[in-house]
Amino acid sequence: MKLHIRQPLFFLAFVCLFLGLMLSACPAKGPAAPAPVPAPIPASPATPAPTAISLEARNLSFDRTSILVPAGAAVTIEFSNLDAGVGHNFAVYTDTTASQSFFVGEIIIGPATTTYLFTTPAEPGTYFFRCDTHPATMNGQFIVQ
Ligand SMILES: [Cu+2]
Repeated sequence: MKLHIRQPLFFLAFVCLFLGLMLSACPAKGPAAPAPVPAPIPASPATPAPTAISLEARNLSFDRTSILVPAGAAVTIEFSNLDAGVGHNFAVYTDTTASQSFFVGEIIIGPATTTYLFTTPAEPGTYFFRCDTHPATMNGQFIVQ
């Protein structure tokens, strides 16, 4: 009985030892594979972080009447609507007629916040921003320079 148990164990130990020796004694054929080199992180093109502008809507008015931004730049409007149950948004038009929109943000019902991301006009000038639900009272100059 003892032999029957020991022999398989001995055989197994031998096989393990043999395989171990084979693996350690035999170097891989050919030149050793080079260690994987992590891909270089590409130098990030000069992408500046978007210009962040905070804008608040409270008591049916914006907290600012003019917004100054660089031309052709990514901007974020961090918009807070503090009017409970009232929908406001932020939209940019080419002029006060608001006939041609440049960016129209989604209307959010307060109290809520959202971030609008867009690229400002490439052409410097004085544009017009407003809240589309209260255009007569919530508006201002969107100055691109
Ligand atoms: Cu509004």
